[in-house]
Amino acid sequence: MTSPLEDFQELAELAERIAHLAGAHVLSLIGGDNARLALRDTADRKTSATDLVSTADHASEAVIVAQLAIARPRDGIVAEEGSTRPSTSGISWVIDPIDGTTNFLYGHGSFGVSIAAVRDGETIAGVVYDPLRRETYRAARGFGASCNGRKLTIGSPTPLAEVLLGTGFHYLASRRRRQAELLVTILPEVRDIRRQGAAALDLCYVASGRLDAYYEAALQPWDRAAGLLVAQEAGYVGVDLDLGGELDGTLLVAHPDLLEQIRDLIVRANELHR
Ligand code: LIP
Repeated sequence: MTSPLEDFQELAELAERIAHLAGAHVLSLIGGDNARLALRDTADRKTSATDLVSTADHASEAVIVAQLAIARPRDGIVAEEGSTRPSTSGISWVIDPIDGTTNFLYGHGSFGVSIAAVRDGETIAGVVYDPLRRETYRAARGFGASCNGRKLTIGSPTPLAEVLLGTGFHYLASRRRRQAELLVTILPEVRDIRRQGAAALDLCYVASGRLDAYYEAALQPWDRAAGLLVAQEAGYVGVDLDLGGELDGTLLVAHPDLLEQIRDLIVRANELHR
């Protein structure tokens, strides 16, 4: 059954409330840098020695999953740190409890709590909450996107040579090597790059104009679901590039009038460094 549009707004409001609860809990765990160092020293490794997960990631996920179990008991769960639940409502929640875990554990830059509602493979509501900057990016499909309640609207396209381009690098060294090789060609053609360390925030920064575009390979569904909807509902376009090998499925998000130029640049860089 197709949910009425207004349900999408209700789902976004619920995601915002829960993201705030999880964000507040995470902040309570890092009273000072010593606490943060302790979290880092006790963090586990996942796909590589650099892919960290801390008790704070698990604690944030526990808050989110518990709140959703109360509010939406028939919905499914797909969360980064392992929480899963099948859906009997047709809606599932795709969750990154701390996107930017390395930033969080090093006290460097920001991180986001990312919560998205997905139905039939389409994100219908999403929130990315940055508790350090106190910024809440929210979107419901068909209702636009906002930051702290302020509507996000698309600006004019930036000339390629003046583009501030967000990107990121993978936990696997072999993939990072390929990503670095492409930068040799890409970086001289744009203003500069910014590597935030949190894909969910990168995507919201395109929506809010802090970045002119963003691309990254091999993102997980929870890294991108909510932030991509925020960017799309603000008027930006996302495309998955077939670069082959380690870089297949590279997500690129940009102004619709800039997308083709950046896509061509990334494809050219990939061809040059095969
Ligand atoms: C991170 C992404 C980031 C990427 C990192 C990592 P995590 O997610 O948000 O863009 O470059 O390698 O995947 O692991 O902090 O949830």
